Amino acid sequence: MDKINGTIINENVAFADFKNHDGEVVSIAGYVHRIREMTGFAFIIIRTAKETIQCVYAPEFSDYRLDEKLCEEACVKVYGKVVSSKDAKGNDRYELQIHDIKILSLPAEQLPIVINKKQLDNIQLNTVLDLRPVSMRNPKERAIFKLQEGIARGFREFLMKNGFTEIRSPKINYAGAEGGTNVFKLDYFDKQVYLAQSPQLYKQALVGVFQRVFEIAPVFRAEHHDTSRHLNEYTSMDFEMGFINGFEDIMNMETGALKYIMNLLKTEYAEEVEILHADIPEITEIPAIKFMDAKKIIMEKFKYTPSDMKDFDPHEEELLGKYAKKEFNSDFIFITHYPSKKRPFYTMDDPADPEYTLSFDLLFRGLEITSGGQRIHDYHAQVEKMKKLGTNPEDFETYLMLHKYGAPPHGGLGIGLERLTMHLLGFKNVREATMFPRDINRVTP
Ligand code: AMO
Repeated sequence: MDKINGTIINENVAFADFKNHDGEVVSIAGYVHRIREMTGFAFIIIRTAKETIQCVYAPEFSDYRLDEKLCEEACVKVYGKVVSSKDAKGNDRYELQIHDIKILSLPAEQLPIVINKKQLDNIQLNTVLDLRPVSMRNPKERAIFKLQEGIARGFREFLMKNGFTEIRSPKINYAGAEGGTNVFKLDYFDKQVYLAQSPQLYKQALVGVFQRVFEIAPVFRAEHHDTSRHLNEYTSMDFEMGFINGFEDIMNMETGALKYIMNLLKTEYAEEVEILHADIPEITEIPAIKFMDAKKIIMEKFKYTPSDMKDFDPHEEELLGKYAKKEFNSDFIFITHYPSKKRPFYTMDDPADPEYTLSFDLLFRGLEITSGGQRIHDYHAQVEKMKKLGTNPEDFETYLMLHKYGAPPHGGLGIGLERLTMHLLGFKNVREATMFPRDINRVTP
């Protein structure tokens, strides 16, 4: 038997590398994106993993004979000579003069939608989502999720540079972490368990081990309503850090992470930013205002009467987004000191006024993208708060091991990846920024 030694042969050349192969014969692999037949020649556009490449077919240069067999979405390997020229602005342009085409596979059927335009034209979101495996082949749709990769990558890179350890918490849990009714119950042999609403209880436990931890993973919320900002499964970018001086440390870490992410998008995801016309925010500093001051602004400046003085409705978040832009020229605003009644049991109350908490939300262009704050680290204080909220501490025995056996002052946050992507790209619906959304009506594809 042959032995496998891990040799990786990159036999195909990436378009970005064409400049180093000018005049040479190279190969590329991908899908036939479009065929444009002209008199005596044809343009065959090949869609590779990253871009579309113009290839020129002329019978005099090619061993391959173009016929009706070659169609859009055929998988091919194309061999040809890299040819350079200048575009109207004098920039170098590269294309491939086809010498041969090897057909690797042909589609069984024609695509149900046209994907080879710059963007999907006039196709309803539901159809786009129904056909996700193929609608994502469209360059603009693909770019959304490449850019989303950049966000998660930036989050990971920044935190690793700052001494955080990546963790993997279980998604089958013995208790819901966030309270409320939006928890999925799971039939787990003879036991009642729940799908993780967040990695909250575990990331706190792991502060006791690694001091600074983060996780990027799916979480589950049994949202019973169909809104443009809620999913039943979303990707939560969480971190938790110990030995903090206050919850401002968490907000500073998040601000640093966001700056890093935006810079990464501008530099390494410039093509996607351009395709998507993404409006990447400039972040220097982010204003922070207290919850009750935010309520005052909503009532006095915007003359809007809130229906709930313990939380914000979506319209109030929008108004605060407008306020941040106008007063501070900022796309972001931290709202701090949320009322204790509306925050989960692990949240630390403000010693100066226990009606409020040492917690915050971050709004981005008028949408909540983050919740975070300082946690209770004293065992007795945590048990007492649980009892006050009607939560049985015995149900959280493993969680309370952190507190019982010593916990540093700590805190953290969770960012909704899809929500951040949604507002970065100016989408109206979070599903547009979700590869395979799960909502009350959708579990496929
Ligand atoms: P929270 O429940 O506020 O906090 O969630 C944190 C962030 O997750 C996003 N989010 C959602 N995104 C899409 N669909 C949903 N149904 C949904 N629900 C929430 C939002 C929100 O700001 N454990 C805490 C975080 C922490 O304190 O560390 C938590 O999960 O962007």
